[in-house]
Amino acid sequence: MIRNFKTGQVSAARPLTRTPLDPNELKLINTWWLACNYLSVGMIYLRDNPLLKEPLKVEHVKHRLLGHWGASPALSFVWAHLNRLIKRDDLDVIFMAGPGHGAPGVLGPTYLEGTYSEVYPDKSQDAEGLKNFFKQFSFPGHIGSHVTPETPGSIHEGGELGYSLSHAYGACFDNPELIVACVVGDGEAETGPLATAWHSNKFINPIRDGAVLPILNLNGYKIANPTILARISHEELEALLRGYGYTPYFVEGDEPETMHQNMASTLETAIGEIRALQDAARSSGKAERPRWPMIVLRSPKGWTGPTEINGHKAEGSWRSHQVPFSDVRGNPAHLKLLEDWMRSYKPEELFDANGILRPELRKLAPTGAKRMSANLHANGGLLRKELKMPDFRDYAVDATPAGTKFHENTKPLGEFLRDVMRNNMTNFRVFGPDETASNRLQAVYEVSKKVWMADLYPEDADGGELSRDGRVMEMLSEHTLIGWLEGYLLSGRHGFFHTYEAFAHVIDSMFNQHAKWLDISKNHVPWRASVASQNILLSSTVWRQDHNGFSHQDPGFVDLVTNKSPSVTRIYLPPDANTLLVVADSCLRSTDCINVIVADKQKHLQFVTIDEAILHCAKGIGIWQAASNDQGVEPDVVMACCGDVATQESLAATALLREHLPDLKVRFVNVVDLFKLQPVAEHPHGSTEREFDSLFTTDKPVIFNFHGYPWLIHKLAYRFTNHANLHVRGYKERGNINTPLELAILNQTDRFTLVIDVIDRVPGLSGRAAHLKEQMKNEIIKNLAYAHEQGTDRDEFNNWVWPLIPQPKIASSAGARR
Ligand SMILES: Cc1ncc(C[n+]2csc(CCOP(=O)(O)OP(=O)(O)O)c2C)c(N)n1
Repeated sequence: MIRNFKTGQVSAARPLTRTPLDPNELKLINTWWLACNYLSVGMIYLRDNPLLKEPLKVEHVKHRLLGHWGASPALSFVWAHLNRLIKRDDLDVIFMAGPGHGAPGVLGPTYLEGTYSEVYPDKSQDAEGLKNFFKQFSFPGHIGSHVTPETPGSIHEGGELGYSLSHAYGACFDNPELIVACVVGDGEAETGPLATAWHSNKFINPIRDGAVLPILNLNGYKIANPTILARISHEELEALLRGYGYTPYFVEGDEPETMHQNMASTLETAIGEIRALQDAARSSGKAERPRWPMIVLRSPKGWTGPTEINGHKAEGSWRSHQVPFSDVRGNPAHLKLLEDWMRSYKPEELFDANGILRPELRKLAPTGAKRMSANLHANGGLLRKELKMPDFRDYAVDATPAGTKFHENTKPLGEFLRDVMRNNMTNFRVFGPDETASNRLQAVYEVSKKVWMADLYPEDADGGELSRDGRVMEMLSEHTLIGWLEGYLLSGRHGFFHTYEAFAHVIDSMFNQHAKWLDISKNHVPWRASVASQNILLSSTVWRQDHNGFSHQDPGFVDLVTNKSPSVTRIYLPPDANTLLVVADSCLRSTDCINVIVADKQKHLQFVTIDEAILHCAKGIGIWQAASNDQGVEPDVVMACCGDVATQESLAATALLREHLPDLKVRFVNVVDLFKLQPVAEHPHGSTEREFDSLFTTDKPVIFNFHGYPWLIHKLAYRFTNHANLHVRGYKERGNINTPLELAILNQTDRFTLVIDVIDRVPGLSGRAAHLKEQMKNEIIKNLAYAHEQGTDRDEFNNWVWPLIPQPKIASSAGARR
């Protein structure tokens, strides 16, 4: 039946034009689906008596009833029909459950296919295994109620809604034979990330990429509301989806027989079209953007569940979203209702007396790795090949004498990435929202352009860098890009994402979800193979937003990163081009982490040679001897810094101190690996107490100049002995259209303020160095006035280099020197 939402009238489903299922096949596929639905209900409600061999009693029912029934039947319905075509046409398909809260609808098929029992032998294919399988669902100490990493065949949890389609497209890039069947929830489709992801079809090259088959499940409701797409007219919906570039095929109704025939025939059409489009492109060698098919499955929410509960409509209503009725243990009528509901699936016809799925049903699923639950692409680490890496040392910049040369820090990285791309033309891509050139990574275009399957204009040939077979992914949707990258990584490939630092917050939540996925996969799911790390470069950073101003100043993404599992999070702030190369090389080689690298794109001072950079990055934190004069004695003050601009200002402050207060013993410490500031008990990259104390002392003032928000350093380092003497400067939301020095002064991260900090904090200096303090205050006033009058900083600042300072007595192996 189809309800016309405008008139409220109910009409019969569209007449069938084709009935590809013969009566026996129809009966079998329906029974397999009913078995899935039986398992879904069992998972939500039962802890015992899984085959209903005895009358249902209260003690068979879980104490806490958790899970989502509403989405589940449609997910299994789609799964059952995909299986038919995988077997018939020997297809390679993975399944993406957008409404992943409908995990019962996915877990059921993975159990029936046998995969679940293979990876979790105690969930065996018998009554005991079934009991365990039911009991563990959404049960303390066991699996969650979404399509979590513990679910074989899944690379998409669907807990936080909105990412299924971008994940699906990411998985199909460079996988020409793969079809990703992606069920999109109609509620999920209201989210921003999902809405923009429809455009991914403009980035699929039918010759070298696989295909995504979106299946929009219009079950009409979310948790407590109707969905928008289910309450607009058929014409409007069709026009919308056509407008996104798809050919939508509609499967609508609730009568199982008709729906099975419709789905079977529609799926045949859609898959046939995908194959025909791919064949045409591959045989002609001409890659154009086709109009890809998709399916709209309008089916009742909670399909096959109780039609009415306590006088309220249940099937086909938001009331069936989660647990349709829950007071089963205390209400005999509901216990009876549950038993009747479960018996309506006729478990005795699904499983034999031992709880084994009947052989004629077992045969419906594909076998081995053809099962969607066992498809290797959904355990991508098994397919991952190491990147063929160029030698990062070949891209080093000349950094001698230290602190005297200027380079755009990200430019050599772009050249390095170009050659990583050149060496790995089928399993590496670069992702960025329209900013590859802006972030100075444009060298990658020498090897591969931006993929663009939408219209091309003649003028694009003039510097547009677009091509049908490009491997640089650019779209102004950070959501879609990071979703693509996640799909690409989880299916076994490698990638590099870069974005403006301030706008990384657009993907805060996606970062969170991916970190959670990696953490569980790495630490709790032994059968999942390691995947390549997600590498995120934050460039166009807070300190150089001369023309963009306040809106572009936000270094807070790294704060978020420190909230997530230490097992999978890494943060690096390389101070110059050579340290950035070393960091990028190690990130690209790493697995199972999210590596966040903060490095600005503008011209900055270079501090270390590539060999020094290797040493410095290996330690992650270290004393720069040439900038220090505390050799052999306790320092009076530790000048610490983290970040490119912060390092420059700290170094400049140190130079002023050494010029004006030559007796002051200054130690200069630079941090590349931010987690070095945490105790090792908290983070695997952390420092021991001894390491930290020996660098920062246990009682001397530490003036720490940080790239980001200052309180983050306190959060990381508060357990260490000298924390009380740690005085941190960083960005504190003072900004507008500023010159670089003016911005630093406003936030008190400039050299002059740092000198004042030292005078204020080192015992005995405030009286002795009062004149120097006065001079620093004057400098602040003069520089601010100059910036406001001239619109730029003084040459002394713009061209400042590390001045010649006599070498310390102990030879330097790394760090600034001249
Ligand atoms: C981003 C996000 N916002 C809110 C939720 C809470 N939530 C869970 S399920 C749901 C309704 C989902 O509706 P739909 O996608 O249509 O799934 P289905 O109806 O198939 O359950 C909501 C709002 C969520 N999981 N993710």
